[in-house]
Amino acid sequence: MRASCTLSLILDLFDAPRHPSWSVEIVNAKDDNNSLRPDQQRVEGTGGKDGQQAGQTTAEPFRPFHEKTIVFSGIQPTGVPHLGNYLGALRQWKLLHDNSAHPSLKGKKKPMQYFSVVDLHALTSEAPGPDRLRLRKESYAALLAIGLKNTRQTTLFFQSDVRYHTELMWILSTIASTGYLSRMTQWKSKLNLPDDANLDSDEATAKLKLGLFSYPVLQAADILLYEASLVPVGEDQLQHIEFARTLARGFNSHVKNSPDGSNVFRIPSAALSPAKRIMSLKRPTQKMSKSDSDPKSRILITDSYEDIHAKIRAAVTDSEPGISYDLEKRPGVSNLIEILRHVTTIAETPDTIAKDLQYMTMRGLKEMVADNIAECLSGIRENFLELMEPGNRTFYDEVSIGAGKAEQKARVTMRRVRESLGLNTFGTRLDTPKIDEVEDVGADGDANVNANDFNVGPIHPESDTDGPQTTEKAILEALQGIGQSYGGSYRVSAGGKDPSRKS
Ligand code: AQP
Repeated sequence: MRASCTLSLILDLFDAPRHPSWSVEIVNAKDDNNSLRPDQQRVEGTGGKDGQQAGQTTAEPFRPFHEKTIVFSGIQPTGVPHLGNYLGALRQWKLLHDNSAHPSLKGKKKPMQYFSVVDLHALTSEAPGPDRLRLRKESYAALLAIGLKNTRQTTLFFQSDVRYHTELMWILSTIASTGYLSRMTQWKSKLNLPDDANLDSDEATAKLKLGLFSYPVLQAADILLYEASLVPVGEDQLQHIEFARTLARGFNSHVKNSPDGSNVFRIPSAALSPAKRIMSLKRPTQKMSKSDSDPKSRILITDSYEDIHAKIRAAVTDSEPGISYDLEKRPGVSNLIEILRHVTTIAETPDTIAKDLQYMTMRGLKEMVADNIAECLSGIRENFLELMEPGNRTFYDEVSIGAGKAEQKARVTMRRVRESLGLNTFGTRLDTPKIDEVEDVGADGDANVNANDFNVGPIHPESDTDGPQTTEKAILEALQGIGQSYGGSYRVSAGGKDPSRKS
């Protein structure tokens, strides 16, 4: 793979700006983080007393209960992650992981991230037990292979290792609206039903299982358990994050008379990657998906150089001459251009890229795209194969550490939830550590920082005076790091001549 890449000629075809106008989209980011510490009191009314505004406290200047940026995101173990998962989600996870351990944040409040292999969600897809076991292992190993690991700031865990997810799901389901759930699209697309299908249809109710219908409630529980403020996802998940926000607000208002009067849940925001939706190589009007029955419809992040080339060569395009970007008329070619843009982090728009490549042959374009994908994913396959070797202990050690860390954090949230509902234990069994103690549970201290992997400049440490907003700013900058590195170039293999190049 490497040898072939060295044959490639690096061409900087664009005079790419270093700081493109693109930035990560934080969806619904208007801050609802207005919950208070248990030791604070909210001033009710519009004016407050002594000139205070509503939302301020009598005890000390208003500070959100959750000061720290916390990220949660999950991936289903329905197969080895594909290029869409990587560009739409996992690459951001790695960036956040690297940045949260950046030396410039030493001694400051650092962002935390919880990344989960959401295997309970995957039960909504059929798989025999032994296959599921393998898929779970492959999924977790794939996360380690891209460079994630448990550190003080990062927790990598299996959802099924933390029993609180299902407990919180039940509690949230007591306030979840079935009308809202019935309007969501995922259950319809998984059952190949039209978008306007509803529960009045016999076809829908015959196929629909409760687990698939209530999937977004479990997803809300995943997010809220870890007090996540940011949830990096692909576009397909936006509806679910909105639902989680609605549930969190609903629950907070449901328990507003709880003893300490504070909000229980933080309201999360979705963070969209620039690669919102990578499409299938075989049906380019549908998104690339792990569960597509055609393995040639997707590039796995563990594919070999040869597999990547074979799949891209077989990608559905069209017989029109030349290259152009037109999502309606040329979805296959447009998808290849999008992929090229994201794997190389070129700052130009897809239209401009297509214009620059307009005289290229389809064969040349495919070869170029395949080479650049292989370059973007290089090293992951080798790491993955090593981790999957039977004698390799790293996988098992990481799983154990992640499970312990996640469970401790989730237990703290669940205690608050239970108490807000009057479900306090009458015994003494729930001897829960304080949040500070939980955050000290680390595997081996800070991660090895390699921010250069993503061309990310140092992010600014939180200052004591700026408080939570600065941490939020730091994480946003971390996310924008991907965007700022959109100034790359792509490789043209020796075989795929680009006739548009003058020299
Ligand atoms: N095609 C895609 N383009 C960009 N982002 C994508 N994501 C998924 N597909 C694309 C993002 O990857 C994260 C993990 O996804 P998931 O495993 O939780 O489930 P999914 O969205 O349903 O992905 P798949 O690959 O289509 O899995 P199956 O086939 O099992 O349903 C999410 O953040 C998602 O947005």
